[in-house]
Amino acid sequence: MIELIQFPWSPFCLVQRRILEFSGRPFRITNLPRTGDRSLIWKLTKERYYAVPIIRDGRNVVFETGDATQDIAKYLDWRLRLDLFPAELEGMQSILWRCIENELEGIGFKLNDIYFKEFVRADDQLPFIRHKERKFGRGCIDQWRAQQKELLRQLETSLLPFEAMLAHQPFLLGAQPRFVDFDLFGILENFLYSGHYKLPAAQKQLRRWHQRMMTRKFKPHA
Ligand SMILES: N[C@@H](CCC(=O)N[C@@H](CS)C(=O)NCC(=O)O)C(=O)O
Repeated sequence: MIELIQFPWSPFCLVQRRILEFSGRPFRITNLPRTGDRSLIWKLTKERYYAVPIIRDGRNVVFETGDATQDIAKYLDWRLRLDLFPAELEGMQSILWRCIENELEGIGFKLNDIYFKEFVRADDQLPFIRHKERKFGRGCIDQWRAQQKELLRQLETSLLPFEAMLAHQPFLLGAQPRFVDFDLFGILENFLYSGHYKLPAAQKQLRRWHQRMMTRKFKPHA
């Protein structure tokens, strides 16, 4: 059975989790015990990777080989035949996933991290803060808290092009969900993870799409 090794709130893990749920095939989730403990991933990837998520599927262990790759999603797409990466959409999808994973993810995770004490175990909070501060500077989480309103405004603005795309079709690139729908969904699920936020009230298409993405199941030959 395919195993997703992850943290439940991680945006990139939420993308893969939703793809697996969409497939309707059985899969297993293994949560790492602490954000600071990557030893399982280090071991499974033969000391080549430490980020989340990774996938284990029998003897295959799949992880991202670059910053803008989609190795895991492409493996799942191939393995489960989900039609998420049709060749004619590859260029368009790769432009969109860079925007989703850089611009939107970069705002959404900060808004969620403000509430990290509510979802990171008490004995893991020190490594969590240290990890964030080494990357974003001392006091970064307090700064994000102070900037919360502005970050929410930025997120809403960055979502406008997606709202516009969804005015004409049920999914971002047409009648059926493709990889970028799952990518956007996972990044927004991370933003929503703390339970303190909702999608922007004015973005009605996006809200309807979000509902569709929560329940949609793969239909072969749809
Ligand atoms: N492009 C990768 C990014 C994965 C990533 O950045 N994961 C974060 C958690 S959301 C991570 O584990 N970073 C390394 C670390 O925390 O030490 C993907 O799509 O999986």
